[in-house]
Amino acid sequence: MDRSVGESGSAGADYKSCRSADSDGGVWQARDRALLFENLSGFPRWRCLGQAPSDVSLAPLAFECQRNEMVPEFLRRTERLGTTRLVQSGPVKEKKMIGNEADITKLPIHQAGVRDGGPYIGSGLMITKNPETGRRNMSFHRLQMKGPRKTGIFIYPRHAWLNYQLYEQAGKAMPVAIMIGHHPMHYFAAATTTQYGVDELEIASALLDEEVELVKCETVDIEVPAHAEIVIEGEIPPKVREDEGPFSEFQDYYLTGSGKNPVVEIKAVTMRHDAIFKTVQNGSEVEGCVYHKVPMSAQILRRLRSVGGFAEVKNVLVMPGIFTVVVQMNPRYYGEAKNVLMAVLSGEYQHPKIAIAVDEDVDIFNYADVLWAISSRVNPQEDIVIIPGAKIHAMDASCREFGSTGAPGWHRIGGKMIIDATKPPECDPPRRFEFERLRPMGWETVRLEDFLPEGSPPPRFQSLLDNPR
Ligand SMILES: Cc1cc2nc3c(=O)[nH]c(=O)nc-3n(C[C@H](O)[C@H](O)[C@H](O)COP(=O)(O)O)c2cc1C
Ligand SMILES: [Mn+2]
Repeated sequence: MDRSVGESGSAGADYKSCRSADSDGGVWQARDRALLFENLSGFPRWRCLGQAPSDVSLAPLAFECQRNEMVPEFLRRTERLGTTRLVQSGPVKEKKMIGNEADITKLPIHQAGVRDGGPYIGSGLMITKNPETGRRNMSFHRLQMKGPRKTGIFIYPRHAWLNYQLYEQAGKAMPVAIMIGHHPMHYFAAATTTQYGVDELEIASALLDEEVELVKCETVDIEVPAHAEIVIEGEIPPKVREDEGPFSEFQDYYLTGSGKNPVVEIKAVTMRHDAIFKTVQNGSEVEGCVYHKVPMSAQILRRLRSVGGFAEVKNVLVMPGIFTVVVQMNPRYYGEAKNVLMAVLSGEYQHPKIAIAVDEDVDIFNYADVLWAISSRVNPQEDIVIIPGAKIHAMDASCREFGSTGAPGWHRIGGKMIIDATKPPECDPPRRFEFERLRPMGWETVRLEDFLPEGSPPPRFQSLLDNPR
């Protein structure tokens, strides 16, 4: 794969050069464009790329579609898995530092959040294997720098944790390869949770619509993308836990996940001779959440379309904070939206806690519009249901915690909620008609631009035509 695709903005954002990267505050402020830092203090010749993409509304450019089509397009591209191919070498092998030569303190790893426990790699995609089947898994994991050849790692109980448990029970270290920096589609793929056993590199290939070339690691039996910027090789020893955290997390808090977590012992670093260090700012409504929102929305959409035989589910969007999901649908019967919302709350992903259904005339990318639907279409005593005592995402600080991070059995218990903010269904036309949304006269034909003097700034408000209701 040609690296210039990733570099020049397949993510769609405008790249801007900056002179200094002393603080991550600048990255945080870039909500409308990616930032390429060129002159990193203390790290001569390094470049660092952040916020690419910086906002979920920019991600559609990577999928070459309008924002309303992005999640369905993700789903379409991943209906079939792609392919990988082993090649002899690639740019990620241009420099090899093996054993004592490997030193991650030479990489521009930095502290992102005010209360983070020190410098972290927030952009590492870890590839592991099931020791019995050899099937690969790729997932995001925060890595706390602990020395030249050591990091702490947080592994939430999911596929990589399952693999680690298999090695740990056998008293063996788990070999790992951590990729830092590649096309954003690899990041979307790594944040996709699907069935255990599916290789996320094949999802990356499907999203890219091209074969992903892999090369063998130098010190572990794992294959990594040949065109990555940087790869860290190592292993996670069994039965070792050390303090790890805090870290700026996706819900915009620091503490969840902190505690006794495993460590990575580094055996090698390979990279391009002019590698760009990819940083991922984590938190709500920054780059990290974009990688959460798009694949999670797509996986949920896949599931919902088959509820009750088939449901007319048009779109799904994960809301800020990640624990709330909005479903855009066209209910045909009373109760159908509730059935769909129940399915949102128990899927592959553990995050969904609050599920909201709205109609097609609500713009789910406009949070004010979603609140409007809740205000004007919800009768709380009929349309809101709370399911008590459900298993909640263990990173959701609002619910009661059992056990602790890094140990089997860690989880949380709490309520889940569905909010049916749809209007009466198709089968009841008179009631439905009461909820026909008002439109201004001429809304389909009049364009404000045609009435403004030439050269005047474009109108600030989006045309209704951009979002047909
Ligand atoms: C920006 C970002 C950071 C993440 N950090 C972590 C992490 O530190 N530890 C972790 O276990 N999962 C983390 N995740 C979540 C996993 O990557 C994601 O849920 C993935 O689907 C897990 O893969 P799996 O289903 O193969 O286990 C992160 C996700 C994103 C988008
Ligand atoms: Mn997986």
